[in-house]
Amino acid sequence: MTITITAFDRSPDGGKGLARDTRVRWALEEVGQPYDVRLVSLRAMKEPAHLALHPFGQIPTYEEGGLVLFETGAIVLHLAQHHAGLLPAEAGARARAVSWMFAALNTVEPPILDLVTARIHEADQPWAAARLPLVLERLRARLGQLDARLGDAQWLDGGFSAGDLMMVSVLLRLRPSGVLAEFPRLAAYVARGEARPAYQRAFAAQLEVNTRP
Ligand SMILES: N[C@@H](CCC(=O)N[C@@H](CS)C(=O)NCC(=O)O)C(=O)O
Repeated sequence: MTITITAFDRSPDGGKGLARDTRVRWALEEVGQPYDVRLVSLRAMKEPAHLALHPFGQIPTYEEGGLVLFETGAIVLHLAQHHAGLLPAEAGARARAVSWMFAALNTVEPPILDLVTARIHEADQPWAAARLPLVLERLRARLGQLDARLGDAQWLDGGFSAGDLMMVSVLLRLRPSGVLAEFPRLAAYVARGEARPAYQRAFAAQLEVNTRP
């Protein structure tokens, strides 16, 4: 069955791989599923045709036959459940890998997005300078916890899983801020994720779209 995802026709990051279609492309590459991409503009994302696929007018979406999914967590979990390569076979290990997916999206991504909001979207507010240290403090505390759990392991729980795919994807957003470099073990973990051939293919595919003349 043909799989079609949506992505920005021009990502605001210019192809750094930070738009969330990259994590879905990465999962598709890890499980060896070919896919088509439909590019959408920021305007088209808010129009009825796209809103029928995604209630919040965002990318990415995922279509497979009659199935339409939104939210990268749901999309990656769907792929991991239906194809080998992203979840361990043993039930307990599988459940733990899913915990890490939720942890990435629910516990680690929010303070990272808070930093992006504070540094970029709220930068011109009169209270921005006073708020930033609080945002950074909360983020560093959360990263410190993650760093302590990962320790010197390669991946979060045994072999590479969808939990790592999501955690690396989320942490990548930190790199422009310089905060990731404060945690060398997390930075090395992210680099291990980026070195995977499936990630490289996903990154190259989104870069090609975003560097078209
Ligand atoms: N929680 C959603 C977030 C989706 C999201 O924020 N997508 C961004 C691109 S990375 C977007 O479409 N932004 C444009 C907008 O919200 O108008 C997911 O993981 O799929």
